[in-house]
Amino acid sequence: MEIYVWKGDITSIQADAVVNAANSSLMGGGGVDGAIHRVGGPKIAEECRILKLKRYPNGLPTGQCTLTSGGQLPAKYVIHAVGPVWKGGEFGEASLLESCYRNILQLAQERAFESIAVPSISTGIFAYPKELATPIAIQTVLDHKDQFPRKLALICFDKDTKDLYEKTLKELGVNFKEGIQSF
Ligand code: AR6
Repeated sequence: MEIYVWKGDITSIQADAVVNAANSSLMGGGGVDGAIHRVGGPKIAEECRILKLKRYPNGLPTGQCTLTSGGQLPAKYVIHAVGPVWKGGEFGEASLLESCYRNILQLAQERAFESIAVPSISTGIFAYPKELATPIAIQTVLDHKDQFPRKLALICFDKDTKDLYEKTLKELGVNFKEGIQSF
């Protein structure tokens, strides 16, 4: 697996799938979720509505993910993943965040996705501290490095997140590409 780190808006990325930092209701929200529905158009929301009705009447559980089309996004699919809300760290947040990334990578493997782009799940509205979320995101990706996707972009919305990702990858001696020119 090739790892890319890029600072920018996930809705602009052409990939087999982009990951949405969703919530259990699958009914949209702010942050990445708001941007994906705004740019991706109503088809994604309609698919989410049907998934909720038929498969997740009680909501998509935290740590899990589900797939819709990409609507009008440049990406073919959206993987909607529910990260944990940060409640201080003693409510299983770390293992739920790990499950979230693991399930995304498992879905990418099942679908044989070549390329996926992933935001820093839970570190916005769900308030997971970035310095604690980053090593979980990276370690879980590395645990799956010999499978699909062939290319995985870690998308950072701000410089702090990008610096943290790059520092963590460097400390682990992992090669990565800056930018998504060749993604
Ligand atoms: N592209 C890439 N990254 C982004 C973008 C974007 N367009 N917008 C924000 N980020 P968040 P969460 C970064 O809040 O914490 C929604 O209401 C952001 O800076 O999108 O998992 C959902 O419906 C942060 O680093 O997701 C849920 O209710 C990271 O993406 C809830 O928010 C995640 O921030 C989920 O909260």
